[in-house]
Amino acid sequence: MGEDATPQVSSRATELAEAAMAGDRGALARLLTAVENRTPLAEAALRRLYPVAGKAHLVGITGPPGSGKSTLVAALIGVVRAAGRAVAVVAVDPSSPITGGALLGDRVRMQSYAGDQAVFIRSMASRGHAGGLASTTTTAAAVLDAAGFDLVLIETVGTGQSEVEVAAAADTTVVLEAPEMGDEVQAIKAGLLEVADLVVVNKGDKPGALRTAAQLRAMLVPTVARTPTDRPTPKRPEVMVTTASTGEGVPELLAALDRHRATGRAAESGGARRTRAEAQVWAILGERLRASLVAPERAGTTEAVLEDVAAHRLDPYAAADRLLRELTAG
Ligand SMILES: Nc1nc2c(ncn2[C@@H]2O[C@H](COP(=O)(O)OP(=O)(O)O)[C@@H](O)[C@H]2O)c(=O)[nH]1
Ligand SMILES: [Mg+2]
Repeated sequence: MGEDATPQVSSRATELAEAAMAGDRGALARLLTAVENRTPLAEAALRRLYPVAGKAHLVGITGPPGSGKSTLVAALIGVVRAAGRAVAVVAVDPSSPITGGALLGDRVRMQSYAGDQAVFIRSMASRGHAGGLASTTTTAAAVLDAAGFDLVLIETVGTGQSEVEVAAAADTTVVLEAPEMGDEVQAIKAGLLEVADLVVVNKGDKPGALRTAAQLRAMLVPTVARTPTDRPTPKRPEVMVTTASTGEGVPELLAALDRHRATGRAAESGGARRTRAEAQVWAILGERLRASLVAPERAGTTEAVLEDVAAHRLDPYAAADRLLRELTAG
């Protein structure tokens, strides 16, 4: 890890990066594995790829398990391909990986993309500490972006904090809901709606879909930005209804994504990109600091400081200061 990739790793990384950018799917897959495993190869490759990335539209698709995210992604792939456009998918839903879950249920349709150079689907294991998922996903998206995919869909299961993190990695965030069984739209976490650029009520073929959409529209009064740098304009996400299993409403969803991309580019994209850059760099910096402090030459000191905090001999702030001094002294 770090800047000290060996010359062999660097040249292998450059080779793979060049190959991926030239359309070599094997090279792209190997790079994404390296990204997932956070190897020096991935970092070295990113040095070549990152300057080329930044053009793609990154779309996060999140929502509760079973709301139809994978099915909707499959339907979107169909509409995007029908328009002659390329699309890559990163699925970070561990409970139903896109390669083994619902998309395989859509076997016939997916098989037709097996030899299609303009479709690339990848599932990512969700592992590691807070922030790890987001940085891995963001890096994977940058690799796909550099490889020439103009649209990158990121499917994340909406069960906790991770989807909010991943949403921060996207240009456009779609929050999916299925029609409610009960009377209220209570299942949607406030945090999720806050990150939504578009809200989609899927399973439009089920009773209550239109009512759920109407309730959501009533709920979604414009939110005001919390800080001047954070989302500069108040937004009122559009609420749409889709039936992913039949494809109904999916072309309209793609059109809405394209609209959001176009207006986002003009209005808030600069701020969102800056926010994303900050989140990434701070997360990586935190990981690097931590890695340095648990490296063999410092592990003893670090362990002793942590013990002192656990025993209340040292407060956590003083501990952090002491560890920072260790780093700057070494
Ligand atoms: N009736 C109906 N079922 C759907 C629709 N979209 C998805 N499903 C079904 O809902 C279940 C969960 O879908 P899946 O895409 O795996 O949801 P995910 O967990 O959010 O990725 C599957 O059985 C799908 O076939 C829809 O529009 N209508
Ligand atoms: Mg899924």
